[in-house]
Amino acid sequence: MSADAELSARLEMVRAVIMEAGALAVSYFADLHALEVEEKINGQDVVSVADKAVEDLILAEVRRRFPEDGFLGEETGLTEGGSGYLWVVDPIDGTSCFVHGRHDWCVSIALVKHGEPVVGIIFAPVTDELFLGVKGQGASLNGVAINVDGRSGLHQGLLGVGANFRIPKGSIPRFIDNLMEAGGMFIRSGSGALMLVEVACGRMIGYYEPHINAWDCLAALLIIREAGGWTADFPSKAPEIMDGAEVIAAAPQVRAALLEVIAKTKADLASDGVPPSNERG
Ligand code: LIP
Repeated sequence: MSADAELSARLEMVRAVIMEAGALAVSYFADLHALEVEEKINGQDVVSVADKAVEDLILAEVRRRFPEDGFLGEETGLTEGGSGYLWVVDPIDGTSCFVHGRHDWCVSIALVKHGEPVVGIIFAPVTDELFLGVKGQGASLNGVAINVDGRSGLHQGLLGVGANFRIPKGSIPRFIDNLMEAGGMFIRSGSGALMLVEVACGRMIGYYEPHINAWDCLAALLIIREAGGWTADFPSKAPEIMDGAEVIAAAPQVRAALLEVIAKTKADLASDGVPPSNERG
């Protein structure tokens, strides 16, 4: 089979399975009183039966159609394969939002080939938005081509900020102080993947989170690049893919100003004696 045919077969599969995954998640979302939820790190970092069921559905379809492919899921971990392809799946990104009935959550799937992301697909069932990026072929939202914001600077646009309990204490307040001092404004929803794709379609000018996992962001980062945005390198090969990393994305005209704010934040934290973030979680 040619490389193009291999990719088309996988694209066709993932476009169908992500819609099924979204519908399954919605069936749990419609009955949140009955949802079983467990704590991971603490009450702000949770997993529900819906996350597990949605990941199982995607995993079963990958196993059925492409049994040689590897799979990295937020809930099931890493199984390496022999085909060179790896699926990186967050069944529900924004789980805390989901369990509390908020609308900012999505299903996120990246396809990585020999360590390089080649497909990113994100489905937000509540708003019925399907974001897709294919390496070298551009990015779209519900089938219509999208581009990052080409005009707004740090002073005009909204910058997404993510946080979690793995990052050093004080890093987010420092970043927000420095951002606002530079004339910027932050915005935070509970789904890193969704905030990132909002950069891809021009609703936000960039995104920063001191540490995030690969399943939360690999799909969205490819979509941003395909929409003309800039993203900092992020590990996408095993074993480093398991470590996660800092995530930075920006519209091209915002990149330098954002990097300056991040550098100032790191210098401030270092002078306060705060260690840099690099934790698994
Ligand atoms: C979470 C993201 C959140 C991000 C956290 C975490 P989960 O993922 O949605 O926006 O800031 O780092 O990764 O646990 O909801 O899949």
